[in-house]
Amino acid sequence: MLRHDILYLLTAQPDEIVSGQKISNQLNVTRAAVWKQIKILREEGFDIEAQTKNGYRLLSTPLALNEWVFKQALSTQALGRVVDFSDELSSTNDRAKELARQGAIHGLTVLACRQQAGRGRLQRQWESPAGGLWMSVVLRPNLSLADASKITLAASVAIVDTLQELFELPIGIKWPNDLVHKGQKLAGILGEVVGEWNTVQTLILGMGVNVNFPREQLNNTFPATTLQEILGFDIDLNLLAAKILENLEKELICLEEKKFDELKSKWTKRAIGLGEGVRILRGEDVIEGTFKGISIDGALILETGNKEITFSAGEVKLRSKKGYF
Ligand code: BT5
Repeated sequence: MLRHDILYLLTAQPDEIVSGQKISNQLNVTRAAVWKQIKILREEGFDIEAQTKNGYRLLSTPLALNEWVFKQALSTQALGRVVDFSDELSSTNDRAKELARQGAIHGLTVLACRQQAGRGRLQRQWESPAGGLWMSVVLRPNLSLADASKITLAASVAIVDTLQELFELPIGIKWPNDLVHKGQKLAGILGEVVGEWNTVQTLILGMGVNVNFPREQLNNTFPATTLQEILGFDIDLNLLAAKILENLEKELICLEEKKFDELKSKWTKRAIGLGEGVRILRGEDVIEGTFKGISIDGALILETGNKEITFSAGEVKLRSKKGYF
């Protein structure tokens, strides 16, 4: 694409002015055609300085989702190598499912600026205004169905590691995979199996992170926060998405190599409420005990009296006895 070729020329000499003549010669198009593309790039959010006599200089790239910027930031083998970008979707998980059924390859990533009907677990609603990271990845890993829940744990760890690396931001994980900052939810994960796992082995991994929008844009009936709120500035969604995919790919490779202990210890280090008194809510039932850790398949281990009971993620909710989560 001509636009992208122009960007390559501008980034080949960062901070330097590249002459319009040079661009038109190298790409074999008129200077007017170059100018037309520069205007489109500016509309996409690229800050490009234009000096009539001298040429163009790229000052900054957009913070909003942009395929070119995303590709530049990406350093993975498989995840995100094929991307499906949309301005608006009902749900990136639904789109990814549809593409998986049509034969999408492992790692295909769906990204949308907004979701009209973002979903949480158990058909709960996930509010998804513009400025958030709403992303789903089609995974066809070399793992068994029993490992599917480990992939969602891996996604939690990947997001937590990314926020630590990029912003030195300590994020806690509330079992099974709510990402929380000071008691307020910043991100959530939704893993869904497509078709018969035994025959197709496809998982759609949906990740939602509240990023460049104020908390007020979300309903006030639940405790939530956004990166804009925490950091005080907007960040590059492309870089965030690319880094999460990079960390996720590392975790998936570890899982395929059967190194679950490493993932479990990373997850455990960030777990909120571990070793504390907790309540498990199962429908009307409340079971109290001590949160001991997670089992090999990601289930919560609760110690009550002198016995241990495990709970899998789909069926119960975890609450602190002290009331802080
Ligand atoms: C989750 O569900 O936390 C999983 C959320 C996954 C969202 C991603 S976005 C990309 C992909 N496409 C989708 O359609 N979904 C995935 P759960 O643990 O069930 O939490 C849902 C609950 O969180 C809701 O019932 C609200 O109380 C609360 N909530 C809704 N929107 C929120 C938001 N933006 N931030 C924080 N909390 C929210």
